Amino acid sequence: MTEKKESQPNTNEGMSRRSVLDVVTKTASLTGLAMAGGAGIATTGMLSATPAAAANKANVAPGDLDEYYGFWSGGQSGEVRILGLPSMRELMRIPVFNRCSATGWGQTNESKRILTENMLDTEKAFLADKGGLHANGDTHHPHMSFTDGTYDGRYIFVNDKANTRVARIRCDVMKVDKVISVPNAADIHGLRPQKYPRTGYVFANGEHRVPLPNDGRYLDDPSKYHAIFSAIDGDSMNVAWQVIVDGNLDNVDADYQGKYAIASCYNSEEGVTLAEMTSSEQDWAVIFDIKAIEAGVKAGDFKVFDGGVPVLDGRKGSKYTRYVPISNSPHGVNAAPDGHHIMVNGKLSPTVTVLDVRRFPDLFADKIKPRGVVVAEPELGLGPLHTAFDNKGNCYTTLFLDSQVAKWSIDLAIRAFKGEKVDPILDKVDVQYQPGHNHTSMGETKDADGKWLISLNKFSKDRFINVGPLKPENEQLIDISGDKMKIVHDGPTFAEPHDCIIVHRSIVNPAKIWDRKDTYWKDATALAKKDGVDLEEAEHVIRDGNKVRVYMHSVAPSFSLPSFKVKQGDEVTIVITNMDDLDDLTHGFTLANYGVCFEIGPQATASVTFKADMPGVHWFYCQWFCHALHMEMRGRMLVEKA
Ligand code: RUQ
Ligand code: CUA
Repeated sequence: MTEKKESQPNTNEGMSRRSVLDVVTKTASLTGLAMAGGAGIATTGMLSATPAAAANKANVAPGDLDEYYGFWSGGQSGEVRILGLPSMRELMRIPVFNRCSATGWGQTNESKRILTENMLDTEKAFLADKGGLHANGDTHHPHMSFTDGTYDGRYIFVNDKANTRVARIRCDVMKVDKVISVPNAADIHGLRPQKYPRTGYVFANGEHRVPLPNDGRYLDDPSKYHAIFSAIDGDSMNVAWQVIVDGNLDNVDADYQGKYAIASCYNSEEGVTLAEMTSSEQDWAVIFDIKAIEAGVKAGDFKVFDGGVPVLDGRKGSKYTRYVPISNSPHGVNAAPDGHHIMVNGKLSPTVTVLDVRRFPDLFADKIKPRGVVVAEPELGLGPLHTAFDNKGNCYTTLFLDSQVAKWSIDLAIRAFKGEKVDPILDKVDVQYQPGHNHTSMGETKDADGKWLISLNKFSKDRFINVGPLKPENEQLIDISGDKMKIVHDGPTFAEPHDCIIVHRSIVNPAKIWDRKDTYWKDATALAKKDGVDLEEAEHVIRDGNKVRVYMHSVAPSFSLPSFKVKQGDEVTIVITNMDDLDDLTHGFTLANYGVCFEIGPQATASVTFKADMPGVHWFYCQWFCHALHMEMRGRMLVEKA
């Protein structure tokens, strides 16, 4: 059933050190295996020393490096994860909207500032008696900043549907540097950056309709509810403007010209129950005219509600938007790398609707009807949710209900729409099971390379040994370099990566150690300056009333202070600077029984503030294994009884 052959040596530095073997598996037999259930295929999916695994093109040998970075949302876990592809090895987790026990995210003063500095007043009041921070987040859509239609390696933006936030991750250190709460909107779902000329805007959909303003004056009166489309300035992370639309907002994408954004709507009925939301046969895609909206903001054609943001009226009949009817409940919106075609995925309709952006100017000039921008509408199968692209004019659409991915040609779909007797579907592959998002390598950029496709499946069922009632998701890596799609790897993941992107590693160049000049710990720097302390040499305990500031630096395997003394009830701020400048030499600071724990990266400063309300001897220790004498890297906090 299989035959081995040498493939082209990869020119990538990390890949060239091994010879890559390829498995030629006939789609039919792969499908047959899949239908037979879990056991057989699950074992071939493991990267063990079995012949099948050794022959796997996705196998990256121990010590070899991956060719791509994958940025994965962590779903309800609130984080973002970094995977290596094609190995699918999980490389790192970046805490974003969650709290992190390892790194102290949500506990350090640095992270607390980021998590709270752009909160709304209503949110601050709500959280005042809850520790000042949200306890959860729900990330869906991680996307990198663009320059000129392709990834530029600066930032990852990601939404929090649960608490209506958007965060930005700095790709040089892979840490969040901004979190904003979006006013007026409810429950940010779809998120995509502007592709051209650069990001620029980050477009964010408030999915659920709420009263505007939502302060209790309107309640069970859905006629007062609105969905809000937001454009966030990716540089300042301020909300630049917002647009009120008819219906719900689901997903969004931007064109390759920097002129339009396109969002899907699955509840044109503006219902609040399932029956109401799905009653109409037609929903729509909303097209936003970015230049017209910017002119409207300039001309003062807006209202201001919460947050001082200009809110424009983009409901039907507005010059800022056009509504293109699409069959019941469209979901994913995906701009093809050809720069012209936008796919709106049918979900409850078996079709994907293809819009041509070159017709949008005529639509806004009312020279054509809204459906006049539709150039194809292939019927692909049941439950099309999202579409990804290769570099040959082909699309890969997930079929949720069919548990398949359909490969189809844009060109053939357009010809079929014109009446030619051609079938745009080129291939289908069974995936396990029920795919939502999918993504190709570099596929949301003009540099789509047609090598890998990820299918993010919502159910794993029998694909892995049973871990109890809560099962992992299953993310399958598919080789799309040939005519037929080939599944080469199953990857279990925890709750629930909705979406991911696959970025060539040449674009992402993270630092190995922190730069002492970084402003990430600017508050600690200012505090030390006020106290006359040099962070890099610090071994100071400074008392200021009942506030005590403890400054230390660390060099493996010791902290500069073996002990410090405070009084019960003092507010203690600990500031630690890791003076080690070696790659991978992270220290930690855990204060036992005080719930204090955080990461201090090489050359970084990190700080935490807490109340010393428990008298006695409390050991602090380094929780990151850093040295043969790591266990000895500890000291004592002595808390005098008040
Ligand atoms: S949506 S499964 Cu949250 Cu990205 Cu489509
Ligand atoms: Cu420092 Cu362990």
